[in-house]
Amino acid sequence: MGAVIATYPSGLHLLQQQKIFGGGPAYPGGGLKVRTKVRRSKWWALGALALITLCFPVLTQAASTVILPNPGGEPSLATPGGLLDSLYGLGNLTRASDSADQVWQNLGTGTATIKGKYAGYTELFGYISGASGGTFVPLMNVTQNGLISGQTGQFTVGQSGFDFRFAIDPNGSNVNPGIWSSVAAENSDGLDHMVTWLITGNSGHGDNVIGDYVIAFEDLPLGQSDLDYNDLVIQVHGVQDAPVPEPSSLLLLGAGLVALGGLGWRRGLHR
Ligand SMILES: [Ca+2]
Ligand SMILES: [Ca+2]
Ligand SMILES: [Ca+2]
Repeated sequence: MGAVIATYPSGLHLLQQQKIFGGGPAYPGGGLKVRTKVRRSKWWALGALALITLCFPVLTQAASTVILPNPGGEPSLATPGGLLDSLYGLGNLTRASDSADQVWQNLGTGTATIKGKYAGYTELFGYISGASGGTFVPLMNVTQNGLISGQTGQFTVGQSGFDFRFAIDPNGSNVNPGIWSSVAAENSDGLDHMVTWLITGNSGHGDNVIGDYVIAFEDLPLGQSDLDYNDLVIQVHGVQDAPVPEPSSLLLLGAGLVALGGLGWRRGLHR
């Protein structure tokens, strides 16, 4: 056996080596095992491609609205050491998808607690009942700037309906810039004016209520806005953002195709 290895890479001895060790040929254009390897990788590649293609719309759907750091004078919303970090700890928050934070659902009684306002305008905060249509119902008028505590409002499912949207009316009623809904398409500028985090931890922040959400508004229209989204920050309880379409069915379909790819490979192997 040692003599065979010693004479490598002679063609004759390579063939003997394959017989002895049962390995594939070590040169291009080789035997049966190389062809089955190519066939196998082709099937797996097809299956993986199908899986990626099917999952792509789900992955792109989860894109997040861009938040800019405050240009100066106010705490930035979501940077380390910024507003959310000091209130909750960034590591205890999970950003919600901006496709899911548009229409909300009231689980019985929604509670909203104002956490901060960093804006020149006063901010009227409330909800719009239903998944579409409806009118703005103010819950609280926020006039104080900076960190805020003790300002809380409640609304029952009987008032808002199961489906509802959050909204603000900056600068008082019936004055520019008008009402901003959590549904971007309802806004006059088409901009997403509200971003959302789910409280998922309480490390270093024992008061965090896991399962509550933190919503944060931008109150100026597109083109005039600094996109700092710290203009009004509210913690909400007893509500949930609308579930994103379940990717599990798509994943199952993709997995099925991968399995079919594997089956095709096995058939190829035993052909
Ligand atoms: Ca949003
Ligand atoms: Ca702003
Ligand atoms: Ca601001």
